[in-house]
Amino acid sequence: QSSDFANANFPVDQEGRTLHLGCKRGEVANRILSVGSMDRALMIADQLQGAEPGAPLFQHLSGRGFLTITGLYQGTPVSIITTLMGMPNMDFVVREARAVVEGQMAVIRLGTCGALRPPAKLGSFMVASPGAVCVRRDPDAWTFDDGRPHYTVSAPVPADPQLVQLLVAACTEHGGADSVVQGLDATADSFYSSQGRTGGHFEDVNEAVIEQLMAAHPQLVSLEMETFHLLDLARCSRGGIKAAAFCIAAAERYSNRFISKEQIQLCVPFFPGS
Ligand code: R1P
Ligand code: URA
Repeated sequence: QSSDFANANFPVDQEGRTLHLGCKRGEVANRILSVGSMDRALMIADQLQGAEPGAPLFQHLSGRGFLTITGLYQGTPVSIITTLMGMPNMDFVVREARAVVEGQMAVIRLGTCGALRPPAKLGSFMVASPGAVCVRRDPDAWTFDDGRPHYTVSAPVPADPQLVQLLVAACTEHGGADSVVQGLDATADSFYSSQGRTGGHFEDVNEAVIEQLMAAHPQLVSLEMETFHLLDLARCSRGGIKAAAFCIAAAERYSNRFISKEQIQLCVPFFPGS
Protein backbone atom coordinates (compact mmCIF):
# COMPACT_ATOMS: atom_id res chain seq x y z
CA GLN A 1 0.00 0.00 0.00
CA SER A 2 1.40 3.40 -1.02
CA SER A 3 1.94 5.94 1.74
CA ASP A 4 0.78 8.86 -0.43
CA PHE A 5 -2.85 9.71 0.21
CA ALA A 6 -4.80 12.39 -1.61
CA ASN A 7 -8.12 14.00 -0.66
CA ALA A 8 -8.38 14.72 3.06
CA ASN A 9 -12.17 14.49 2.76
CA PHE A 10 -12.03 10.79 1.83
CA PRO A 11 -8.39 9.74 1.66
CA VAL A 12 -7.32 7.16 -0.95
CA ASP A 13 -3.83 6.35 -2.18
CA GLN A 14 -2.65 6.46 -5.80
CA GLU A 15 -4.08 2.99 -6.47
CA GLY A 16 -7.46 3.96 -4.98
CA ARG A 17 -6.97 2.08 -1.69
CA THR A 18 -8.86 3.45 1.28
CA LEU A 19 -6.93 4.63 4.33
CA HIS A 20 -7.95 2.06 6.95
CA LEU A 21 -9.19 -1.07 5.15
CA GLY A 22 -6.59 -0.64 2.41
CA CYS A 23 -8.87 -2.08 -0.29
CA LYS A 24 -9.58 -0.80 -3.78
CA ARG A 25 -12.23 -1.46 -6.43
CA GLY A 26 -12.50 -5.11 -7.42
CA GLU A 27 -11.25 -6.42 -4.07
CA VAL A 28 -14.48 -6.27 -2.06
CA ALA A 29 -17.69 -8.08 -3.04
CA ASN A 30 -21.11 -6.48 -2.74
CA ARG A 31 -22.15 -9.21 -0.26
CA ILE A 32 -20.21 -8.73 2.98
CA LEU A 33 -20.07 -10.78 6.15
CA SER A 34 -18.71 -8.60 8.94
CA VAL A 35 -17.17 -10.54 11.82
CA GLY A 36 -15.45 -9.28 14.95
CA SER A 37 -12.24 -11.31 14.97
CA MET A 38 -9.62 -12.57 12.58
CA ASP A 39 -10.01 -16.14 13.89
CA ARG A 40 -13.69 -16.09 12.96
CA ALA A 41 -12.95 -14.61 9.52
CA LEU A 42 -10.33 -17.26 8.72
CA MET A 43 -12.52 -20.09 9.95
CA ILE A 44 -15.45 -19.05 7.76
CA ALA A 45 -13.16 -18.30 4.82
CA ASP A 46 -12.51 -22.06 4.62
CA GLN A 47 -15.90 -22.26 2.98
CA LEU A 48 -15.00 -19.86 0.15
CA GLN A 49 -13.39 -20.80 -3.15
CA GLY A 50 -11.04 -18.74 -5.31
CA ALA A 51 -12.21 -17.10 -8.54
CA GLU A 52 -10.80 -20.02 -10.61
CA PRO A 53 -10.38 -23.65 -9.53
CA GLY A 54 -7.23 -23.81 -7.41
CA ALA A 55 -6.87 -20.00 -7.29
CA PRO A 56 -6.23 -18.47 -3.86
CA LEU A 57 -8.76 -16.25 -2.10
CA PHE A 58 -8.09 -12.52 -2.15
CA GLN A 59 -6.75 -11.54 1.31
CA HIS A 60 -5.65 -8.15 2.54
CA LEU A 61 -4.61 -7.35 6.10
CA SER A 62 -4.41 -3.58 6.51
CA GLY A 63 -1.93 -1.81 8.73
CA ARG A 64 -4.86 -1.03 11.04
CA GLY A 65 -5.69 -4.72 11.45
CA PHE A 66 -8.74 -4.98 9.17
CA LEU A 67 -8.59 -8.32 7.35
CA THR A 68 -10.60 -8.55 4.09
CA ILE A 69 -11.05 -11.95 2.44
CA THR A 70 -12.89 -12.21 -0.87
CA GLY A 71 -13.87 -15.37 -2.71
CA LEU A 72 -16.83 -17.31 -4.02
CA TYR A 73 -19.46 -18.98 -1.86
CA GLN A 74 -21.38 -21.46 -3.99
CA GLY A 75 -20.37 -19.39 -7.02
CA THR A 76 -21.39 -16.00 -5.58
CA PRO A 77 -18.72 -13.39 -4.71
CA VAL A 78 -18.59 -12.69 -0.97
CA SER A 79 -16.22 -10.73 1.26
CA ILE A 80 -15.58 -11.54 4.88
CA ILE A 81 -14.29 -8.47 6.71
CA THR A 82 -12.85 -8.42 10.20
CA THR A 83 -14.53 -5.41 11.74
CA LEU A 84 -12.67 -5.62 15.08
CA MET A 85 -14.70 -4.00 17.86
CA GLY A 86 -16.99 -1.05 18.40
CA MET A 87 -19.02 1.41 16.38
CA PRO A 88 -16.08 3.50 15.04
CA ASN A 89 -14.56 0.35 13.49
CA MET A 90 -17.92 -0.64 11.96
CA ASP A 91 -17.99 2.89 10.52
CA PHE A 92 -14.61 2.35 8.77
CA VAL A 93 -15.72 -0.99 7.37
CA VAL A 94 -19.07 0.08 6.00
CA ARG A 95 -17.99 3.46 4.60
CA GLU A 96 -14.72 2.27 3.06
CA ALA A 97 -16.31 -0.88 1.62
CA ARG A 98 -19.11 1.28 0.18
CA ALA A 99 -16.49 3.52 -1.47
CA VAL A 100 -14.96 0.64 -3.46
CA VAL A 101 -18.05 -1.47 -4.29
CA GLU A 102 -20.35 -0.84 -7.27
CA GLY A 103 -24.13 -1.12 -6.90
CA GLN A 104 -26.40 -2.56 -4.24
CA MET A 105 -24.72 -4.04 -1.16
CA ALA A 106 -25.87 -6.53 1.47
CA VAL A 107 -23.98 -6.55 4.77
CA ILE A 108 -24.55 -9.10 7.52
CA ARG A 109 -22.86 -9.00 10.89
CA LEU A 110 -21.99 -12.30 12.57
CA GLY A 111 -20.94 -11.29 16.06
CA THR A 112 -20.99 -12.45 19.64
CA CYS A 113 -23.17 -10.86 22.32
CA GLY A 114 -24.48 -11.07 25.83
CA ALA A 115 -27.89 -12.75 26.19
CA LEU A 116 -30.20 -10.86 28.50
CA ARG A 117 -32.93 -13.37 29.25
CA PRO A 118 -33.95 -16.98 28.73
CA PRO A 119 -34.71 -18.80 26.50
CA ALA A 120 -31.48 -17.35 25.05
CA LYS A 121 -28.52 -19.29 26.40
CA LEU A 122 -24.81 -19.70 25.68
CA GLY A 123 -24.42 -20.60 22.00
CA SER A 124 -27.89 -19.37 20.94
CA PHE A 125 -28.15 -17.57 17.60
CA MET A 126 -29.50 -14.14 18.49
CA VAL A 127 -31.08 -12.53 15.43
CA ALA A 128 -31.74 -8.80 15.77
CA SER A 129 -35.01 -9.16 13.85
CA PRO A 130 -36.66 -5.88 14.84
CA GLY A 131 -33.29 -4.07 14.79
CA ALA A 132 -31.28 -2.36 17.50
CA VAL A 133 -31.10 0.56 19.90
CA CYS A 134 -27.88 2.31 20.91
CA VAL A 135 -26.74 2.83 24.52
CA ARG A 136 -24.20 5.56 25.12
CA ARG A 137 -22.39 6.74 28.21
CA ASP A 138 -22.92 10.50 28.52
CA PRO A 139 -19.81 12.12 30.03
CA ASP A 140 -21.78 15.33 30.65
CA ALA A 141 -23.65 13.52 33.41
CA TRP A 142 -20.38 13.44 35.35
CA THR A 143 -19.32 16.95 34.29
CA PHE A 144 -22.49 18.74 35.30
CA ASP A 145 -23.88 16.48 38.02
CA ASP A 146 -27.36 17.94 37.39
CA GLY A 147 -29.39 14.75 37.50
CA ARG A 148 -29.30 13.98 33.79
CA PRO A 149 -29.08 10.23 32.95
CA HIS A 150 -25.58 8.78 32.81
CA TYR A 151 -26.58 6.55 29.87
CA THR A 152 -28.76 7.52 26.91
CA VAL A 153 -30.73 5.08 24.78
CA SER A 154 -31.65 5.83 21.15
CA ALA A 155 -34.83 4.93 19.33
CA PRO A 156 -34.65 1.59 17.49
CA VAL A 157 -33.31 1.32 13.94
CA PRO A 158 -34.75 -1.59 11.91
CA ALA A 159 -32.93 -4.44 10.19
CA ASP A 160 -33.74 -5.36 6.59
CA PRO A 161 -36.74 -7.73 6.83
CA GLN A 162 -35.73 -9.84 3.83
CA LEU A 163 -32.21 -10.44 5.15
CA VAL A 164 -33.64 -11.18 8.61
CA GLN A 165 -35.92 -13.82 7.11
CA LEU A 166 -32.98 -15.46 5.33
CA LEU A 167 -30.86 -15.37 8.50
CA VAL A 168 -33.57 -16.91 10.64
CA ALA A 169 -34.08 -19.66 8.06
CA ALA A 170 -30.33 -20.37 7.81
CA CYS A 171 -29.83 -20.42 11.60
CA THR A 172 -32.88 -22.66 12.07
CA GLU A 173 -31.64 -25.05 9.41
CA HIS A 174 -28.22 -25.17 11.07
CA GLY A 175 -29.12 -25.42 14.74
CA GLY A 176 -32.85 -26.16 14.90
CA ALA A 177 -35.62 -23.78 15.95
CA ASP A 178 -34.55 -23.90 19.62
CA SER A 179 -31.13 -22.47 18.76
CA VAL A 180 -32.61 -19.24 17.37
CA VAL A 181 -33.78 -16.34 19.52
CA GLN A 182 -35.20 -13.28 17.80
CA GLY A 183 -35.45 -9.92 19.50
CA LEU A 184 -34.25 -6.36 19.77
CA ASP A 185 -30.51 -5.81 20.19
CA ALA A 186 -28.81 -3.06 22.18
CA THR A 187 -25.46 -1.84 20.89
CA ALA A 188 -23.37 -0.26 23.62
CA ASP A 189 -20.39 2.09 23.33
CA SER A 190 -18.42 0.00 25.85
CA PHE A 191 -18.16 -3.67 26.78
CA TYR A 192 -18.12 -2.50 30.39
CA SER A 193 -19.89 0.67 31.56
CA SER A 194 -22.76 0.90 29.11
CA GLN A 195 -23.34 -2.87 29.22
CA GLY A 196 -23.89 -2.64 32.97
CA ARG A 197 -20.69 -4.44 34.02
CA THR A 198 -19.64 -3.30 37.46
CA GLY A 199 -16.31 -3.05 39.29
CA GLY A 200 -14.59 -0.83 41.80
CA HIS A 201 -12.04 1.06 39.68
CA PHE A 202 -14.44 3.50 38.00
CA GLU A 203 -17.46 5.44 39.16
CA ASP A 204 -19.71 4.16 36.36
CA VAL A 205 -23.14 4.71 37.92
CA ASN A 206 -24.36 1.76 35.84
CA GLU A 207 -25.88 -0.66 38.35
CA ALA A 208 -29.38 -0.14 36.92
CA VAL A 209 -28.48 0.00 33.20
CA ILE A 210 -29.64 -3.51 32.23
CA GLU A 211 -32.77 -3.43 34.36
CA GLN A 212 -33.82 -0.06 32.91
CA LEU A 213 -33.09 -1.15 29.35
CA MET A 214 -35.13 -4.31 29.72
CA ALA A 215 -38.01 -2.45 31.32
CA ALA A 216 -38.04 0.14 28.52
CA HIS A 217 -37.71 -2.49 25.76
CA PRO A 218 -39.53 -5.73 26.59
CA GLN A 219 -38.37 -7.23 23.27
CA LEU A 220 -34.68 -6.69 24.12
CA VAL A 221 -32.61 -9.90 24.08
CA SER A 222 -28.96 -9.02 23.40
CA LEU A 223 -26.17 -6.57 24.18
CA GLU A 224 -23.10 -6.08 21.99
CA MET A 225 -21.10 -3.29 20.32
CA GLU A 226 -21.64 -2.88 16.53
CA THR A 227 -25.07 -3.93 15.22
CA PHE A 228 -26.86 -0.61 15.73
CA HIS A 229 -24.25 1.31 13.78
CA LEU A 230 -24.39 -1.10 10.84
CA LEU A 231 -28.19 -0.77 10.70
CA ASP A 232 -27.99 3.00 11.15
CA LEU A 233 -25.55 3.38 8.24
CA ALA A 234 -27.69 1.10 6.06
CA ARG A 235 -30.71 3.26 6.90
CA CYS A 236 -28.75 6.36 5.81
CA SER A 237 -27.27 4.74 2.69
CA ARG A 238 -29.87 6.16 0.26
CA GLY A 239 -31.01 2.60 -0.39
CA GLY A 240 -27.55 1.37 -1.36
CA ILE A 241 -27.01 -0.99 1.58
CA LYS A 242 -29.29 -3.63 3.11
CA ALA A 243 -28.16 -4.94 6.48
CA ALA A 244 -29.03 -7.37 9.23
CA ALA A 245 -27.17 -8.93 12.14
CA PHE A 246 -27.01 -12.03 14.26
CA CYS A 247 -24.76 -12.95 17.15
CA ILE A 248 -23.75 -16.07 19.02
CA ALA A 249 -24.57 -15.61 22.70
CA ALA A 250 -21.17 -15.61 24.41
CA ALA A 251 -22.42 -14.45 27.81
CA GLU A 252 -25.53 -15.06 29.86
CA ARG A 253 -25.94 -11.80 31.70
CA TYR A 254 -28.77 -13.25 33.79
CA SER A 255 -26.67 -16.18 35.14
CA ASN A 256 -23.19 -14.62 34.77
CA ARG A 257 -21.89 -17.56 32.68
CA PHE A 258 -19.41 -16.86 29.83
CA ILE A 259 -18.68 -19.13 26.88
CA SER A 260 -15.21 -20.58 26.09
CA LYS A 261 -13.41 -19.71 22.84
CA GLU A 262 -13.70 -23.38 21.81
CA GLN A 263 -17.46 -23.33 22.33
CA ILE A 264 -17.79 -20.22 20.13
CA GLN A 265 -15.79 -21.90 17.40
CA LEU A 266 -18.11 -24.90 17.52
CA CYS A 267 -21.05 -22.57 16.88
CA VAL A 268 -19.44 -20.71 13.99
CA PRO A 269 -18.65 -23.09 11.13
CA PHE A 270 -21.63 -22.36 9.00
CA PHE A 271 -22.36 -19.63 6.58
CA PRO A 272 -25.87 -18.45 5.81
CA GLY A 273 -27.16 -18.73 2.26
CA SER A 274 -27.00 -15.74 -0.02
C1 R1P B 1 -16.50 -7.63 22.77
O1 R1P B 1 -15.93 -8.76 23.35
C2 R1P B 1 -16.75 -7.82 21.29
O2 R1P B 1 -17.57 -8.99 21.08
C3 R1P B 1 -18.77 -8.64 20.40
C4 R1P B 1 -18.95 -7.18 20.72
O3 R1P B 1 -19.86 -6.58 19.85
C5 R1P B 1 -17.54 -6.65 20.70
O4 R1P B 1 -17.08 -6.36 19.43
O5 R1P B 1 -18.80 -8.89 19.03
P1 R1P B 1 -17.67 -9.57 18.13
O6 R1P B 1 -17.44 -10.93 18.73
O7 R1P B 1 -18.21 -9.61 16.77
O8 R1P B 1 -16.42 -8.74 18.23
N1 URA C 1 -19.86 -9.11 23.44
C1 URA C 1 -20.36 -8.07 24.11
O1 URA C 1 -20.28 -6.92 23.66
N2 URA C 1 -20.96 -8.30 25.29
C2 URA C 1 -21.04 -9.52 25.83
O2 URA C 1 -21.56 -9.65 26.95
C3 URA C 1 -20.51 -10.61 25.13
C4 URA C 1 -19.91 -10.38 23.91
